[in-house]
Amino acid sequence: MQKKVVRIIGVPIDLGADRRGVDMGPSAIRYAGLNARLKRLGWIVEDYGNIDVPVPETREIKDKKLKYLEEIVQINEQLHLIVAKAKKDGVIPLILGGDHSLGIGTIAGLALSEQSFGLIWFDTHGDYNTLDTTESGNIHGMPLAISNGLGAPELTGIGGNNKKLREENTVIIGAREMDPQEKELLRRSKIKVFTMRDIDQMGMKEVVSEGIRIASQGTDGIHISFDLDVIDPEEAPGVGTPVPGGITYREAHLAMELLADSGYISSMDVVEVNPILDNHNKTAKLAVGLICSAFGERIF
Ligand code: Z70
Ligand code: MN
Ligand code: MN
Ligand code: MN
Repeated sequence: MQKKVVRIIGVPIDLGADRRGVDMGPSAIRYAGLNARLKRLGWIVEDYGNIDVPVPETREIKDKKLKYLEEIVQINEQLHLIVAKAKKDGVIPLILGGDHSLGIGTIAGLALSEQSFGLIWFDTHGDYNTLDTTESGNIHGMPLAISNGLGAPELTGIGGNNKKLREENTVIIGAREMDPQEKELLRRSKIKVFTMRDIDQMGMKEVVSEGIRIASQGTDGIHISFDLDVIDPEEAPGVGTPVPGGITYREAHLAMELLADSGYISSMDVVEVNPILDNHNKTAKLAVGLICSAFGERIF
C-alpha cells in the first residue's frame, strides 16, 4: 500500500451489554482527538461516521438468553458489509464501539476478504459464551464463540454459515474473569489464552511476541479486538464492568507498539468505553493513545 488509509466506523451499540453508556463510546473517542492524531502520524483518515443503532428504550427484550437478538443481528449485518468493503478497498478498518457484540460483524466482514487473518483479543473476559452457557444473556459475552461457529444460528450465520476465524491463529490476552462453562468450552478449543497470571509470569513482551507468532503463522495479517476492560480500572475507569487486577497503561502501550512493529496489523476494534462511568474522558483518551501506538506512534 502506498498511502496508508484508515477507515473509521463507529458502532454506538450498548444492546449487547444490556447497560446504557457504551453507545457513547464512538463520540468520546472522537472527542479525545483520534482523527487529528492519526493524521499527524501520516495516515489518511476516512471517517465513515456511525452505523444506525436503535435506542434500547424503544425496544424490548424478547429472549432473556439472547437479549436484543434481532437488533444485534441487524446491526452486525450492516457492519460486516462495511468491513468487507473496507478490505476490498484496501484500507484498514478501525471500528469504534460500542459493546463487544460488534466483534461478530467485524470478524464476519473480515472473513469475506481473500486475505486471511489471525486474531488477538485483548479482554478481561473470554467472550466465549453460547446460548447454552450464558448466565447473563448478554450477547457481548459471546462474540468470540459466535465467530468460531458456536451459538445462536441467527448470529453465527451472519456473512455465511462458516466458522469465521482460524482457531489455531486466535489468541486471548489479559483474561481474568470467565464463567465456569465458558472456561470449559475455551479449554476444548485451540484458542490460546494468556491470563493475567501468564502476563505476570512471562511479562507482556513475551506474551505479545508469542501472541504475534501464533496469530501470524500462515495468515496475511492480524486483527486486534481491544476491550478496554482488559486495562486495570485505576487507569481505565470508564468501562461497563470494571474488574480489578488488569494490565497497566504501560503494558497496554507496549503491546500495541510491539504489534505495530510486527507490521501485521490489518484491522482493529476498540470497544466497551463507557463515558458515563469515566473520569473526564480518561478512558477514551487512553483508547486514542493505544490506537495511535498501534498505528505507529513512537515516543522517540
Ligand atoms: C460475562 C457474560 C462481558 C463485558 C464481556 C461477562 C461478559 N461472561 N462483560 N465484556 N464487559 O455476561 O457473559
Ligand atoms: Mn457483562
Ligand atoms: Mn469483550
Ligand atoms: Mn470484557
